[in-house]
Amino acid sequence: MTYVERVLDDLKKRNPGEKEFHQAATEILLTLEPVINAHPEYEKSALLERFTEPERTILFRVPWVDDNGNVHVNKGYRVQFNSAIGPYKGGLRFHPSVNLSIIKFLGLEQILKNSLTGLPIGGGKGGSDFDPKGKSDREIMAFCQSFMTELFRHIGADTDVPAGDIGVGAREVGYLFGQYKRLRDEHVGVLTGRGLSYGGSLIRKEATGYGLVYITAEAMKCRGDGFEGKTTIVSGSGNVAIYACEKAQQLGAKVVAMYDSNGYIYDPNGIQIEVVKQLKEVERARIKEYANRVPGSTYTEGCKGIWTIPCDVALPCATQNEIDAESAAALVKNGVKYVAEGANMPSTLEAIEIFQKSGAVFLPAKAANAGGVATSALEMAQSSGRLYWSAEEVDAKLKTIMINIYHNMENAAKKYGFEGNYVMGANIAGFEKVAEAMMAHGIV
Ligand code: NDP
Ligand code: 2IT
Repeated sequence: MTYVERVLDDLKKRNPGEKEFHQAATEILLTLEPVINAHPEYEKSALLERFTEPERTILFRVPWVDDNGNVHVNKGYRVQFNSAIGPYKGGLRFHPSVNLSIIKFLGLEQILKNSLTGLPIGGGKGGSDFDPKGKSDREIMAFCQSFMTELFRHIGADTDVPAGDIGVGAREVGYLFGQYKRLRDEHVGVLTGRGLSYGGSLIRKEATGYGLVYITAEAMKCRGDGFEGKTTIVSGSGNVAIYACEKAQQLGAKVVAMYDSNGYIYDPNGIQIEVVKQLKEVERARIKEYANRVPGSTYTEGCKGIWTIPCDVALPCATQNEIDAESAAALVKNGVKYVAEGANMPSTLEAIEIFQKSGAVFLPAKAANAGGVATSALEMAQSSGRLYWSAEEVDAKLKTIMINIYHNMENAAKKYGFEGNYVMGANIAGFEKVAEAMMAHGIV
């Protein structure tokens, strides 16, 4: 057994049942073999054992009262995974499926993603099994205030800076920030994705989706290709999906389908993104309603069918494991040329293998969706400097960061003889910097 295989084996035994964490660790560790072989000192200092064990795991109770006076108790999580290159940084997810395995897979991914941005941010992730769907604004506020009443003692602008993820957007960040400020009496950049009136950054809302399209456009450009005229599928209809769709359309793509967790819409004339924004950002309605408002579009119950629609470009932007082997095979059969992951770990290990064997360009999440956290780091820089950059400035920096990520992962894959394998390239490029910092810090 190699060192990498032994660490992976131990990780599975010592973290039983954490299937998403096992999946992310498998994908990452197996690709690091060439780097580990080149650095025997890593094994001596148990670098991988330390890299895969969170520095700190915080679990807490979140009690709150609904509009009818009933008391509810949810689980709260913050996994402070790795602070070698900067303060812990990563989103909070509010979704009924949240458990420790999911938060740990997200946290592990986040370490390498944040490293890839080239900015000084470590990796963390948190959240709750709270379900925001159907809750009133007052119930959301009550939950956020209770969540922060425990979390505030563990975070700080130079310690750990949370942000949004599934189920956590501008509204939730506002309530969380308000409670932090009240408890600490400090107006500091302790959360990113803040509103523009209280320290947020222009373009942060758009950043993950725009960044996804910028890096995909760079991959296309390097092949003498572009988005113009490309039939594109964007799954999800949340923050990442909406702005991926918007930017892809600005570059000339024809986005024909999107979904939420109930079903998908197909619009052969091209999705009208303003209608989706109205439904999702303003009304908090279901995507089904799109078909009632836009003639010529259709709604189909269930999500999986979206991947059987022929497309040139697939941008999965909803959640983990939304593309399994069967869906990947359908996409490949229909001639998909580019798959870029906006969501975290949207493709199963089997799906990734199918994409890579097909010859399609596959851009893995930790590179492709890094624009969100990169712009969060730009928000942190603006907060520290007590200044604001224009939308044009932030957007230009975001674009440069995404182009750099593309070439860094391309070069890392090449350096070890795996040209075009961006899973290896992203993992290796992200890991090298973190490993160097961890080695410099000694056994901590
Ligand atoms: P949102 O909550 O804004 O949107 C999530 C979207 O995905 C919704 O349309 C939701 O549908 C759908 N979805 C969630 N769970 C499922 C499911 N089990 N099956 C089908 N559809 C589902 O979240 P974001 O857009 O912020 O996040 C989307 C993905 O992008 C996540 O994987 C997140 O980790 C990742 N990401 C987010 C970043 C950010 O800056 N926000 C940065 C980098 C990555 P419904 O409303 O019906 O639940
Ligand atoms: O998965 C992610 O990178 C995010 N949800 C964004 C994290 C952040 O701190 O902006």
